[in-house]
Amino acid sequence: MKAIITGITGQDGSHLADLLLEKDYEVVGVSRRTSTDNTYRIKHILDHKRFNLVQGDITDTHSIINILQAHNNVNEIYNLAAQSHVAVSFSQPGLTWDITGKGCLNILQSLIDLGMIKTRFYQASSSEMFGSNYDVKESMFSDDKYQNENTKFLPQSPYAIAKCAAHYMTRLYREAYGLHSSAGILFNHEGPRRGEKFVTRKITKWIGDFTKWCLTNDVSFQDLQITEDKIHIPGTSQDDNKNYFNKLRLGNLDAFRDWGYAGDYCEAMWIMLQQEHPDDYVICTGQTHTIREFLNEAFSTVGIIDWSKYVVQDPEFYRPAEVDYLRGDCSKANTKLSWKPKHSFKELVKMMVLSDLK
Ligand code: NDP
Ligand code: GDR
Repeated sequence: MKAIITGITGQDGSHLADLLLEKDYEVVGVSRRTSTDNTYRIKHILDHKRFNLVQGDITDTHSIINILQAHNNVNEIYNLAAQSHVAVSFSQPGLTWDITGKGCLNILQSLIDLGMIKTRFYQASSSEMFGSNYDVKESMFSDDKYQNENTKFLPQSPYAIAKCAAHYMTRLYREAYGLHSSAGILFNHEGPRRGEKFVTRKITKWIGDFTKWCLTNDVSFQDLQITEDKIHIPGTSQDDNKNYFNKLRLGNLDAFRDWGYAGDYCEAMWIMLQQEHPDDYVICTGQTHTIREFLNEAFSTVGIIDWSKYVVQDPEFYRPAEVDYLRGDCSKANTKLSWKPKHSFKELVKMMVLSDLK
């Protein structure tokens, strides 16, 4: 079997490549040209004999066609490439549209133009598409509010709107051209490979760096002197940057997210493409937690109970529009794909903190 993965340098691209190589696939990873090396997540597979890294940009149809022509025996394509940061999509909406929305169309139409109708296609759809919508019915997890495949989309960001467009394109090409195109509506999924600008990794990376700074300076958390923005070593010059550590600056701490482990979710992507018929599936844990709860869990891993003195709420990290509540119901994936998450929230947070402590 042979697969193309766009977004290979990202969190999910790297996990999916690991999984497919384990399953004896030949994997073609598509990465756009950058002036600095961004292959740190896939370093361990760059020399693998069944892995091939090629250059391409999904906003450039010519480059997609070149790749597809060079690999026209490919069985599966996973489109994981995106401008995936929701906050960034407010400041760069046009770029987000071109990559996250139209990029998907470019691949789908190239498959049709090249007559590659037998190639199976996966689109990385997102729970952000639900935006501010949820249902209040009995789900398989509880009688609380949740989102599933029947919940209407009410997107709240340029990112989510671009993802909706790509999602509907994926469905249209399935219905109009008979393409085996499936979309996984994945809720937030994290892990040690998560980008450092997403809230979970931003928190665990800060805890790792802060703990190392304390160890290097031979000070314990209790001894530190706290001011408005900084954490100081007592009895040292407050202006010398070796003697202080900047507090963790975050935005809205009250949003709820359904966080799972990225490795589990990439397995669901593969299972979707092994089905006889293409379809759309929600992938989630069914549990939801606020950022505050994530902070409680993460800081308690290093023995800090009152994290509030280390955290500043900064308007810079608030968004023009927020998605307040995400909690999925993946009964369909559970029943039809026999998929369920293998890692709990507590295990996920601990895994991330311990990885950043290393
Ligand atoms: P990342 O941001 O870690 O990775 C995105 C990838 O897309 C990177 O490899 C990036 O390359 C690549 N990319 C960006 N623009 C282009 C372009 N124009 N052409 C080719 N490649 C490009 O995202 P994740 O791995 O976390 O997510 C994977 C996909 O799943 C994304 O589409 C995301 O929107 C979606 N998703 C993610 C969820 C999550 O919780 N992680 C949940 C739901 C959906 P570069 O390294 O050059 O920037
Ligand atoms: P999200 O993830 O927007 O859900 O999109 P992110 O981690 O960026 O935000 C989650 C929540 O945390 C709040 N928040 C902060 N977020 C960031 N990034 N930085 C902060 O400092 C901060 N402080 C508070 C946010 O406001 C938000 O409520 C992720 C991405 O992976 C998308 O690509 C994917 O589609 C969705 O998950 C499902």
